[in-house]
Amino acid sequence: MKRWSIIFAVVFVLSGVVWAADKTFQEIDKNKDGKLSMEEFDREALRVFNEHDKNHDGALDQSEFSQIKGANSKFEDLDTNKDGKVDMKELQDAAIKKFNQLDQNRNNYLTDDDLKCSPRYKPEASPLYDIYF
Ligand SMILES: [Ca+2]
Ligand SMILES: [Ca+2]
Ligand SMILES: [Ca+2]
Repeated sequence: MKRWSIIFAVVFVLSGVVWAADKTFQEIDKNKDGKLSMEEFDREALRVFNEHDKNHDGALDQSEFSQIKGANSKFEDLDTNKDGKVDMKELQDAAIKKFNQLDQNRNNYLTDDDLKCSPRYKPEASPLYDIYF
């Protein structure tokens, strides 16, 4: 009885990990063509941005930014005009640079293989954080 519940728990955890990674790619890939466009990243980024902009001032301050789980970037690096906040424009400028670096064949899409070339790539994390945040 006990052994079965351990096996069940292990299978459950493993399938959860695989499922979570798949889900994040597919969540961003709204048109389900297996490739991520900058527009798809923008849309997902805006959703995360609005969710964390608790005081609705159109920017993330340091404490709001620190609540983004999985964020890869330093707040100071994203805040290019040094006003103590990161707005969508600053995020987008940085994101476009990272997107273009990873888009090796310049077709304006990122595939799973492109993303794996990112120095920021983490298999368990959403591809959103390879580009944004
Ligand atoms: Ca797509
Ligand atoms: Ca805010
Ligand atoms: Ca700023």
